[in-house]
This record gives sequence, structure tokens and C-alpha cells, in this order.
Amino acid sequence: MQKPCILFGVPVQDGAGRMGCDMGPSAFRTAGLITELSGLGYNVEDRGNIVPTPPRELSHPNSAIRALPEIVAWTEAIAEAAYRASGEGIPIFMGGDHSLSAGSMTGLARRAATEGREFFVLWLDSHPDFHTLETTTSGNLHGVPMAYATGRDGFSGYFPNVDVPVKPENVCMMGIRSVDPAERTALATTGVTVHDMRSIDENGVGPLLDGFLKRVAAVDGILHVSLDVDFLDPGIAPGVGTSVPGGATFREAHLIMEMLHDSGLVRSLDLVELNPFLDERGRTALLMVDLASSLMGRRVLDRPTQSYRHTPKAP
Ligand code: 4U7
Ligand code: MN
Ligand code: MN
Ligand code: MN
Repeated sequence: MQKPCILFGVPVQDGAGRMGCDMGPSAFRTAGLITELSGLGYNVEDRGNIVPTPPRELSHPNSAIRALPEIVAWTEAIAEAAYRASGEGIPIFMGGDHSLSAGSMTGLARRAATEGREFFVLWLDSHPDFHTLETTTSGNLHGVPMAYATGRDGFSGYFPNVDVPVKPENVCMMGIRSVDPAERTALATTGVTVHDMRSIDENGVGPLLDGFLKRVAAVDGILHVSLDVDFLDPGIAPGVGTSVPGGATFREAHLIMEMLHDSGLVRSLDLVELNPFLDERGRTALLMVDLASSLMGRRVLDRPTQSYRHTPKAP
């Protein structure tokens, strides 16, 4: 039996610098995500929107930080939902800004540990979102989820404790083209794989992703995919607050999704940073739905596929 798709709306916008991501879940529903996934044969459960826990007072010496109590409250609720739903099916988080991944990644990492499996993240974004609470200068907490989930210092006492940190060497980032100085220094020493846009130009997305998927398959790992709208080129995806020129093309993004599907390794998905207020007649929402459908198995033709399935070594 195929696992059900479990959809959550996560209308968090306080992590971003501009308002509007709170309309993301509605836009995904309007753009037909549920119908598309049902059409692929999945049993789709839309569990509605996640509700954050009541925020408590919290303040941090970095006075640039915005909405810390709110984002902490979201993180608690999202992590719990992610942990639970991943025991029943494939959770898909319809954001909402990228701070939601602080919750989804830590909830999924805990699930992987419960199952005794190795946990991996494919991070598709123009930004690494690798700031700590000390290093962020914008104070926008959609810029910190990867630092938090990988267990970097300075989050404890503010954010929920990370019981199972994501191993930096199990993270692969693609599409990176906007990195702040503090993030750059940290990335250089942590073992995260970073395929920036130059690397994509030089190698193509296919070989880069293939290498990572083989690593996941070799240890029978489970894979979480986090797709930030700004991974895509602004020319095809205008509905985002932090667009950066020179992003992934329509075909590069689709090839990634198609290969992910064929791999059979994906266990959960974040669709984040869609800002319907900045979109043009829903085109970014529709493209994101298109990409999610490709990841979940829509294909043009049947074809033999590269097998990434884990084959246990003979004793
Ligand atoms: B997103 C930024 F300064 N690094 O910290 C920051 F460039 O989820 C951007 O990837 C963060 O969109 C972008 O504010 C967060 C900035
Ligand atoms: Mn991001
Ligand atoms: Mn981004
Ligand atoms: Mn963004």
C-alpha cells in the first residue's frame, strides 16, 4: 500500500522580512495541490493549518532579531506534527516562510532516529539559511533554520532543544547564490555539501544530485526535501520576497524532482516562501504545485529508471 500524503498548511510569516507568506497555504490549495496528488493515485489527507503553541516571552541580546517568541512557538508545533505524521505517511508542509523548516527538519530527524535510519536533507534554495541567533543581521528568522537543525550553538534556552541534530555531512544544498559572510565562514568548516549556481552551470543538476542520492541509498537513509521558491529563477517564480537573479531554470528544477521521485528515497517535503501577494496571477503557486507533482511521480513517459534502492550487502 502506498503511503498517504499528509498535507499541513503552515501560515507562518513572521520569519520573513515581508508580509504575505501567511497566504501561502491557501494559494497551494487554490493552485490544485490536493487534486494533483490525488490524480497521481495517492490518498491525500489535508490536515488543515498547524496552530502554533501559545508564545512565551523571550528576548535575545541580538536586538535585530524579530518575532522570536512567535517563531519558537511555531517550531514546537511543527516539529511535533512532523514527527507524528511521518509515522503515518509522507508529510508535505505548505508554507509559510522558511522558518518552518526548523520544525520540519527536527521532527523528521527524530522520526529517522526512532526508526534507526540515517537522515538526509536536500536543501533547494538560493540561501543556506545558516545564520545563528548571534550572526543574523537582518534578524529575520527564516535565515536560521539550517543552523538550528544541525545543532549549531546559541539556540538553546530560546528554541526547543534539538534531541537529534541533522548531521551537516548529510545535508546537500543546491542553487546557492546569496551567502552572508558569517554563513560562508560557518559553511567552510561544517561539512555541508554546497552546490552553488556555478557548480550547477559547470556540472549540471543531474550528476550533482545523482552523487547525493547514491550516498543516501547506500545507507538506506531517508530524505527530507526543502524547496524554497527563491531556488528558482525570479523570471519563472516572481512570488517570493527574497528573489535573487540567476536561479534554477524550469527544466533544472523539474529534473531534480523527477530524479527524486525515481529514487524512492523522499520521505517528506517543505514547500516554502511562496508569497502570493507578490505573485503574478498565481504562476509561482502553479509552478510549485507542478514541481511537487513531479516529485510525487508525475511523468511525461514511462521510462526505465536509475535504481537507487538500497541493496543490503550479503553477510
Ligand atoms: B530564505 C539573508 F541577509 N541571509 O539573513 C538574511 F541575505 O528562507 C536572507 O532563504 C535570508 O529566503 C533568506 O536575512 C531566508 C539576507
Ligand atoms: Mn530559505
Ligand atoms: Mn531563500
Ligand atoms: Mn525567501
